[in-house]
Amino acid sequence: MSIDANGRIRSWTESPSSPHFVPPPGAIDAHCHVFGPAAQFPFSAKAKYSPQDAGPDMLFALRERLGFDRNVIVQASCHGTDNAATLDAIARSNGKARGVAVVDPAIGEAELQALHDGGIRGIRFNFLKRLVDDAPKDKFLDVAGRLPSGWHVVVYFEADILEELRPFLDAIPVPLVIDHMGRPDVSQGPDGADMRALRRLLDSRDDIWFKATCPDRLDPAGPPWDDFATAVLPLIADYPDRALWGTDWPHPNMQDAIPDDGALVDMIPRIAPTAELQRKLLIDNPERLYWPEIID
Ligand code: 0GY
Repeated sequence: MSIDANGRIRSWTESPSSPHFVPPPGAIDAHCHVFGPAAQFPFSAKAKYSPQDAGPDMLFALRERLGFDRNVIVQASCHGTDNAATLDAIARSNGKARGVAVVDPAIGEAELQALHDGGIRGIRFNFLKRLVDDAPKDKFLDVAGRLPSGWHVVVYFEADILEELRPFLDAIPVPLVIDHMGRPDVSQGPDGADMRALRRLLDSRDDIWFKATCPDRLDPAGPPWDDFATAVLPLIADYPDRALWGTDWPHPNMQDAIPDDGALVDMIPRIAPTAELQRKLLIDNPERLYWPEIID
């Protein structure tokens, strides 16, 4: 683990391998974050972890190294509901980034519009107790009903609360994106209880998407993350138009098992083995949510 003099932790590798897989031109890393820089964008007083700076220059250098073209930057919990660091990164991207914000549910229309103008296209509801103090479902539903046109809701939860969350998820009136597939236990295999519950959710509506992300978080066996590949391959085969992919860089809270970003990219052809599936996963699907004007 790398900790600096201020007790701030690094959760990413400074020397990722170059992947063997070459993403198609225009590919989108649809789940990544920025941390700070803290001198400019201080972390929230409620942050549950204290990371070293991982700002836009580092993110865009990684994007080039991995062969990607665009990023979707998801506001990380360490920045609370102040989206300034995410907006700054988007503004510096020359149109190559859009974002997902975390907002105070009491946010007003003008502020939502300002986020839209800054490149935000969705908001995230985080239900992980180790990351946030509370997750008020009634307030979340209220703001979900007031979002700018074309926005969606990203939800982060763990598999053991999916059934309990179902009435809430069912009531969300805009498209839904499920972070890290709702953290299924991939060692159960593709037909395990967690994957079956996720499939029931996907089958309940045609506007629910999932991120086929984070083998490093979901597969305790570690690289080469075979259980993850085995569990996720049939999911993408059955729902090819609903899957998104991302690095999750700079891998919040993964300081004890920092993944190699090149190896994460090399997971793509194992879960999306054809050029058509790869195009949907890395371009068509994320464009529909984040750059719909290119399609329409
Ligand atoms: C992720 C996962 C995590 C952290 C956050 O906002 C965050 O801090 O999402 C986690 O610790 O599982 O998607 O980055």
